[in-house]
Amino acid sequence: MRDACLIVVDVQNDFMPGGALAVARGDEIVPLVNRLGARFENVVLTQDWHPAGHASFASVHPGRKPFETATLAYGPQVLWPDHCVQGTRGAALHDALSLPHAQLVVRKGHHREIDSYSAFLEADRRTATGLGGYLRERGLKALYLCGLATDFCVAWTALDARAAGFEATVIEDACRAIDLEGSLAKAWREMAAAGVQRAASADLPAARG
Ligand code: VGL
Ligand code: ZN
Repeated sequence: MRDACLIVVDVQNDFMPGGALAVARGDEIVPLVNRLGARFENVVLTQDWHPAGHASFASVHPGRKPFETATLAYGPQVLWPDHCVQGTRGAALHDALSLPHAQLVVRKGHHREIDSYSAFLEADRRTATGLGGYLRERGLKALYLCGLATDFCVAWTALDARAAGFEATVIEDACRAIDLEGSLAKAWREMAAAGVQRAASADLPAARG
């Protein structure tokens, strides 16, 4: 498992119950993610990291409300409540997340006009975050994904991992979903079709000693 890497997606305060874009029971995964992380030599974290006034925020589109879909320059975009604004408490990782050996934090969604659910490729489907190059240079090939939200940032990251030639396994019990109009079932269908493996944390092989 030397070529394995755990990717911990967006375990941030704004995605927790009480947060600006709360994912139901998002806080429940934190102890499990900590235990999982301890089994991996290689760990990468991601943070959703938007400037104020980001194009994905409903508040910047007059007359539009959160969870509606708008058309932006690159195509359809779900509009969200303001969330994960750079440097705010809401954008910080959950206080109880304990992965001191994590080697990289990828911040995504930092271009004001482009969202990025994926930790690899932004929503214009052109702008790279650099994560693919990092993983390739380090020889990491088997990616295990957990975090928030299953049907948005975890799914898009897993799909792009496959498109970039990595193995990808989503650890289902270490994720929680937003589930907007069937988005969770759709995400699992798309992931299955793309060869993303779906696993339970209990089924994973011991990754390190
Ligand atoms: C996410 C919606 C907007 C996520 C991020 O982390 O899944 N979802 N920004
Ligand atoms: Zn976001």
